Amino acid sequence: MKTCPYRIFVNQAGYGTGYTKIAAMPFACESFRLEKLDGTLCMEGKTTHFGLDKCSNDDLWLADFSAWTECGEYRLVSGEDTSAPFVIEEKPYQPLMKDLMRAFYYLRCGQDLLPEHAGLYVHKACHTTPALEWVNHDVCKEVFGGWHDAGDYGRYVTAGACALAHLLYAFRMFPEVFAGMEWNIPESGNGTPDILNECRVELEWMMKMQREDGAVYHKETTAQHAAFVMPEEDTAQLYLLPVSSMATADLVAVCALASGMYRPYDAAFADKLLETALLSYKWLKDNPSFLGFRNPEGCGTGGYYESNDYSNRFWACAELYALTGEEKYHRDMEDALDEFFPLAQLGYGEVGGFGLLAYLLCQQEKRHKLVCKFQESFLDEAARLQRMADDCGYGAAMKDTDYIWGSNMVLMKHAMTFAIADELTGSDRYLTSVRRQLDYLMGVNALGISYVTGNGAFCYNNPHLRPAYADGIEASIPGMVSGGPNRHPADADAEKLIPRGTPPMKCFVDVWGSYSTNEITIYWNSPTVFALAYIMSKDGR
Ligand code: 9MR
Ligand code: ZN
Repeated sequence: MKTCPYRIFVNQAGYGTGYTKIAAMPFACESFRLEKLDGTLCMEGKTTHFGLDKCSNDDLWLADFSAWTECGEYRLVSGEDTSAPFVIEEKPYQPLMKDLMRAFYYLRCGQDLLPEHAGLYVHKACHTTPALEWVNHDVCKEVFGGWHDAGDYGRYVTAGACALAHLLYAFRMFPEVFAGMEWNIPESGNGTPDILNECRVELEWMMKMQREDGAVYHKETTAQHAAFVMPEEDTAQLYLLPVSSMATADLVAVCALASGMYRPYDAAFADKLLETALLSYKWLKDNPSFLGFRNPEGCGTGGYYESNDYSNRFWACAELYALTGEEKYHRDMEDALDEFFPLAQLGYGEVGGFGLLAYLLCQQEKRHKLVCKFQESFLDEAARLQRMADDCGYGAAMKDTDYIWGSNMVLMKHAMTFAIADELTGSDRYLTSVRRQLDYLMGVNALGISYVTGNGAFCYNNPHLRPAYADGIEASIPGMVSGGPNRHPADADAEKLIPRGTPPMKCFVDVWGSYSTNEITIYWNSPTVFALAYIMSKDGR
């Protein structure tokens, strides 16, 4: 892997004029200069010594250049060292948002990606053959569509529901950010916001994963992961893997959420979403015990195992209550709360935070009962995360044990929690913290790397993503968030390339074979979209 040619680490996607702007340097230096790209000096400043940062083992100096608020293109300089070039603009993140959202388009399954939308990154419709039920080969269903989950071509209901929740809540909470944004996808210009156009692709597929009795298949994949070929060349038999109560509950939740949101644009689709949610909800009520998922013998694709379905069932009734206001869902939700109290968690394994959010944002009258408790859940979590961020020289709300497989999701979920805490209290208290989580993602980290393909002068370029490898194009498909550093590397490339004892924040390699540090997934892009939407909602104000 190339090492970063810059030793002064900045957000390579740039800064808004009024932002707090802090660069980090893992070497001793007293002062810094901010220059235009032609070398004109703009400002000089003194650094501060942060000291030892625990997760990177770096002795860090920080350069605060917040005082500079003029638009332009810049770099920071200290002695022989420079930063990557970066912009300061009123609204710097439109291109990044577009790339992050177009990543979902590139992951679409079951349709041709045409040059007018996909540019160089075209491929033919893939995975369009009918899928066999794993347990009963007499059942054969047409289930194409949706987004490929990740570097692999599988499609998984709980992962999809989580990504949809991030995106739909981003639109719900920050609609002004998405109004009028067009991303050159096939549906652009049809009168519906593109974020809803894109999410509909996944929703339509997910509804097909519902069995006639309302239970929902956990995933649709081939028996094993494909070789590193283009998606249309992956022609192995597709299977519908057994139903799970997590998948069923997540489908209820996400369809209920979506039903309310699509109603102003397409009432028939909204009705269909509601109908789907109600059928699966009935199955959940008739089948109250946990039906988990384990890969059956002979199947080696992703598992998305969970050890209980409390948070999923809670999320399902919370969304149905939020949508309909019907008392019975409130009662079901309270029953669910007797067994467990949802944490403000926003991931595919723990979805309770989405349920809290559904309840906190809805307008139903009876709601007041639980609001305080639910709100506290987010506020306490945000306060805890802020203490972690203060402890990190790079400003990341991450402790050493957070550097796991997909650590950039942990980071972006924490950014979401800050954003939600602010939205719930109508304050800007955590705005700088959200921006600083993005700073980390975009270059203010121990490797000085931008973890989004195609964005930043030193960004990673070799994601573990089949088409990105198989298409033979040097520049990776843009807009893909890498999983990021993993202190327990779990693939042969990372094990070989990352020396033992490497600090957690540095356990990353930009090679396509490293699925445990450098894969991409829909649910690593989606919380980034949410966090960015919050930042953008405050731009230009
Ligand atoms: O994101 C998942 C990560 O948290 C797990 O540690 C890992 C190993 O079980 O699996 C990840 O999920 C993968 C999924 O199973 C299949 N598609 C790609 C996902 C990202 O690596
Ligand atoms: Zn496909």
